[in-house]
Amino acid sequence: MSLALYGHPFSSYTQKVLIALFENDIPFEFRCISPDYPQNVADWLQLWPLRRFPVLVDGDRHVIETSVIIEYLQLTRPGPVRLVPEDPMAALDVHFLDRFFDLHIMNVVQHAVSGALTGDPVKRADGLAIAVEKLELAYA
Ligand SMILES: N[C@@H](CCC(=O)N[C@@H](CS)C(=O)NCC(=O)O)C(=O)O
Repeated sequence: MSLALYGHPFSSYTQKVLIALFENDIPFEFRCISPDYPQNVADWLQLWPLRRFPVLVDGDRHVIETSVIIEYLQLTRPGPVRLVPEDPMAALDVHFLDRFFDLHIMNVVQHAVSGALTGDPVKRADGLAIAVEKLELAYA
């Protein structure tokens, strides 16, 4: 069954899944979520009304949440590059890094991005300030 990935090239969560796909040369069709592709947007909203991307579609099945998508690719499309270590203790370290970067880096960056997307200079500055404070703590 062929895979389709709904996402956006500037989205860090989309890039997280693209890395997994590219690492093992897994064929897929990229369906860009943008006003230029209204059908993709409509399909994506049908698949996941919580309006988060990416979403992976594999035939009748759709897979949501990037960490789950990566586990799904490991199970259904294993390749030369193992995405999560087989050893459960080593896998814990990978899961920790996955959670750290999602919760404390990627989600935090969204404050700045969301503020900027409003077009409101006050919201932009507020979003940036929140992101800077949290990112400095995380990187330290
Ligand atoms: N926990 C989700 C996060 C996905 C996420 O937040 N994606 C962003 C794009 S990078 C998004 O959908 N933003 C749209 C919005 O916040 O409305 C995952 O790992 O898939």
